[in-house]
Amino acid sequence: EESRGPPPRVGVGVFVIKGNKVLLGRRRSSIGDSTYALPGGHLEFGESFEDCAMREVKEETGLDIEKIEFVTITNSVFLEEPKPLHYVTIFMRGELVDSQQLPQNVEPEKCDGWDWYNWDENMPKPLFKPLENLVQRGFSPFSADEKL
Ligand code: 8DG
Ligand code: MG
Ligand code: MG
Repeated sequence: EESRGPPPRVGVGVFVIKGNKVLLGRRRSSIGDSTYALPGGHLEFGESFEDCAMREVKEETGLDIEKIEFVTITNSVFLEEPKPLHYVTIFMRGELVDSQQLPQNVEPEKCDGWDWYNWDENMPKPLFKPLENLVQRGFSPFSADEKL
């Protein structure tokens, strides 16, 4: 097959769950600008999915999470972005260590701010494409029981 872009990268997106809500923020990025997405980022060399989830959530929101587990995976090709990109994204979920802890917008150049949203109703729009695709297939981070 003809190559049209750089090799796929591994992204990790994290459903931070509080009661029946998840944490979303509006992206400021060349990929998916102005869309609502989960905290997350790139898997680093030698890192476990759990460690990456914990690190990215801390770096982007200041929140400490626990009970981290795998929920699902997506294979996303972004052809409409300034340059073509391909991500294999591992979706994890976790809960707050301290349910009173508030999210901070640690990287304001990358995100407009974090807030809690119901996964079914009251979901902000537009969602980041890979998340929208999960919604379309009826995925819920609350009922997911896939295991790696
Ligand atoms: P880093 O330097 O902190 O590692 O990267 P980042 O700037 O935080 O990366 P990111 O774009 O937030 O996340 C990496 C990729 O993961 C993203 O470009 C595409 C993929 N990804 C999804 N869904 C989601 C999602 O809901 N949230 C985030 N943050 N990334 C996602 O496919
Ligand atoms: Mg990020
Ligand atoms: Mg990051």
